[in-house]
Amino acid sequence: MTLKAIIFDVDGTLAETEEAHRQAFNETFATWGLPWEWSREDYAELLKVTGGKERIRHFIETREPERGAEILERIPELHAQKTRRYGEIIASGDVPLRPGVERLIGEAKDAGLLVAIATTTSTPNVGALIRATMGREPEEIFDALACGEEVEKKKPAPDLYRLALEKLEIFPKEAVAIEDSANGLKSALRAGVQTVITPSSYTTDEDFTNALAVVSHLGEPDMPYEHVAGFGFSGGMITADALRRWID
Ligand code: XBP
Ligand code: MG
Repeated sequence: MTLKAIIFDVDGTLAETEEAHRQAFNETFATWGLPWEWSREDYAELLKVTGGKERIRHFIETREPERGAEILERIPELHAQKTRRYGEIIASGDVPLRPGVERLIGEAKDAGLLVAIATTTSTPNVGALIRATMGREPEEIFDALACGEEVEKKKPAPDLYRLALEKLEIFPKEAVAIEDSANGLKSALRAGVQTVITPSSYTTDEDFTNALAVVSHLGEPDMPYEHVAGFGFSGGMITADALRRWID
């Protein structure tokens, strides 16, 4: 089949956003007078549960069942405040896109490919990141956005990738996904979408069996990627052209 679209994950893939998420969670807990502060080690474990609201619920149920009992029904309110704080942190412009992201999006569009987003995070957070890094609204760049609040089951369920494919009006074999995590890889593969992995700081040790390729990042002309597994490309960059050849 001919490649028609590239579908990008957001957190960890477009940018290393998880430290900003962690900061937003912790600052929100502090504002609410909750004595919870997620360390990097805690967060690495908690990240296995995708979705901020789901992550807070999991934390309360497994680690703070007594103190957290009354917070359980206020999770949507707590998480809405976390989303506002995350937006402010990202708007400061301190979290850049990862190498090769903007290059590959531009190349794909020049080659007539569609580009889309399939993310567990919510629409406002995608807006905050794209505005801060690319200076435009996500809808001006991406042909379809599939965000966490639009589906019942987040990654590793296939729903988000299925939604992106439906919005793009293409078959799974006509797309390739770019992901950073094992949960993201599972989600894409369950939807039938082949996947290139660029591990992020929290996901380097995860299992990426069945990925099309695993590379340190997408690569720039002056910053070639390090090849980890699967397909490779001599130039050290994941190009639209290489993806087309790998998929065909
Ligand atoms: C990312 C996530 C998200 C963020 C927090 O997963 O799990 O939950 O950590 O975002 P992926 P929200 O990159 O696989 O989509 O708090 O907005 O849910
Ligand atoms: Mg991710």
